[in-house]
Amino acid sequence: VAAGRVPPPLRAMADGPTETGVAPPKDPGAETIFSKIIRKEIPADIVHEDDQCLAFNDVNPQAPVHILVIPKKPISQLSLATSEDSALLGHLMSTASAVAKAAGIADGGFRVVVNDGKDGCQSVYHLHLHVLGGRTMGWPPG
Ligand code: TR5
Repeated sequence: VAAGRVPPPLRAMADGPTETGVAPPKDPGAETIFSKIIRKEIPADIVHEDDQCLAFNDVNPQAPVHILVIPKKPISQLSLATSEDSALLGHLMSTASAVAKAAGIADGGFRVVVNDGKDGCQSVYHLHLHVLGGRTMGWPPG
């Protein structure tokens, strides 16, 4: 553990439910609300789309700019991505940078966040990158 950093509590590494986040689905390929957004079955404020991914404004923004970048492939969480997904993961990062530039937040700087699993406070089990900017971020995150 780096100097000045508090190690995670042992409980965070133990099995069993915690107070944080939503338990992962039993079926890692389960449908989510984001599958419906990809298929355009429900509306979203889309800012970018290509053959591999979609980016849209978060419905509950935590910063003046809050965009989600999601793969079209239904990977439920980062920790379940495999080496076969490496190029796709790189594309998601490149797209996060591109949408930040297009939204006008790249000059000041921005943050990219992936929440994974219950202790990461993931609530939608379809991998997504949060692109946040337009204000100075705090650290450490809550
Ligand atoms: O907590 P995690 O990291 O899983 O982030 C999920 C994000 O999805 C949150 O920031 C939510 O605000 C966002 N979200 C949830 C829904 C939704 C959305 N963003 C855009 N459009 C949405 N629709 C239509 N429905 C949602 N349930």
